[in-house]
Amino acid sequence: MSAATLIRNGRIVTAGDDFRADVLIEHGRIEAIGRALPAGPGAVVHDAAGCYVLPGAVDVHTHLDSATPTASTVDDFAVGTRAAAFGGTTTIVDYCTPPPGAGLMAGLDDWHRRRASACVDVGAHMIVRDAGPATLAEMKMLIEREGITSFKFFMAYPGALMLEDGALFRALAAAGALGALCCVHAENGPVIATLVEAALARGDTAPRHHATTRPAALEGEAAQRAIELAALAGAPLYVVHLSTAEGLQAVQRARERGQPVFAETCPQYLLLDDAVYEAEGFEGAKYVMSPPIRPARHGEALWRGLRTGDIQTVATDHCAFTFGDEPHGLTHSKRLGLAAFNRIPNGAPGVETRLPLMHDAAVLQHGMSLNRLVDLVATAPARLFGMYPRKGTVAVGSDADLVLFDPNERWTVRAALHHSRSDYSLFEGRTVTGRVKKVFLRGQCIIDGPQWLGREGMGQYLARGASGRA
Ligand code: DUC
Ligand code: ZN
Ligand code: ZN
Repeated sequence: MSAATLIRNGRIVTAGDDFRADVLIEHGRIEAIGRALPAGPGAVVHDAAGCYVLPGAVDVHTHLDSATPTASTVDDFAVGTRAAAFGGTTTIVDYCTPPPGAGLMAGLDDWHRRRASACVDVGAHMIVRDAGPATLAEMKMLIEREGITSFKFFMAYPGALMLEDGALFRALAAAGALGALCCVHAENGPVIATLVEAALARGDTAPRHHATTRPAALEGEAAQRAIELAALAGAPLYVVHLSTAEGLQAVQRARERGQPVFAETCPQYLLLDDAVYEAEGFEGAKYVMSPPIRPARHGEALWRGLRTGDIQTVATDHCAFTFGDEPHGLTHSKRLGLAAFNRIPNGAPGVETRLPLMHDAAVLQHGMSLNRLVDLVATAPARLFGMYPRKGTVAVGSDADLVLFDPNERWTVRAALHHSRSDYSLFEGRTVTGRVKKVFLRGQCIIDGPQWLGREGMGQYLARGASGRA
């Protein structure tokens, strides 16, 4: 039996509360919260003076050890979840992508084999590549047997991941009838494919053309179409990685008429703008992700969406590749796309920096409350994806996933110091205030300053409850 742990003198911040108290942990759960709790014999005591005690953050958008059309992501579950933990994230929900032609269950078996090395708790969303009867039957099995209560449908990548509108509608209707949450990648794939072809024919092969061939209007159009189809299908919708004012407007209109539509954005869409593509040479490849980084007006709109509550979560879309090809090889490298932007592996690292970046930007620069920060990065994602109150809060009975966060420490983001295998950061050189000091996963201290105290394989699989409840 594990010894009790007592966290003393902290300032506990949840989505709804902010108070000073001690936290007593037993058997991996929070046993008591109160003033001057006695340690008891053998208890391990941690002093949280000067720190916030936050719920372990929940990142509901990662791609670990995942094959994409151009390359496999460079972070496996051991590395990616350790990086997550260093950033205060103790739960991830990763996208399982079954290979073309494989069933969903077969894809999940393979995903389970890969996630076995995870260092934090992991759940899965399932990517659905077709809407045939076998797939729809497997969706039901996944919900009932595996606790996979959310699915992702792509409106981009024709000929690969995209569901055309008829199939999208069938998949939405099936998921809606099963009570699952429908995650949608909202970009108009066929029009983007046409723009890409035209750009390449003109000889526009540089990384920045990844962005010019994916205009904001095509996110707005796809989001609006997904919303209309979801309304007809009776399905709750979650727009992943929302990046534009147009997409946000579509979400806002739907929510105003009472439709269950939710939205996620990511730090890169809030903190960067498309000037990143003006960098010299191939540097812009670091920012090749879908959707791309947008002109500044979109970031401003997304901040408004966070304030109004029309955007509920901030996730990372951690989909890490390297910029160079050493030591992990060309197969994980952006250099695969040196000849043309459409061959650049599509995605970027970010799982380790979300909480400190958002503390600095949302709380210190945009005047958001600490409670709202906790909601965006922990509570709302846990609730929307069927993990609350086990995850996403600090409460008696919840898993003792806790972060001691020093709100005053100033530090500078450096890829050389992060724990992803990626050799760059989107936020290189950015100085932020606020830093993760200690992290507890189910009561076990896994991060102590720069020290890693966890172990590969200690992450548990999370069979989730109903998703899509606000
Ligand atoms: N969508 C994602 O969510 N991640 C990586 C690439 C993509 O298209
Ligand atoms: Zn996507
Ligand atoms: Zn993604």
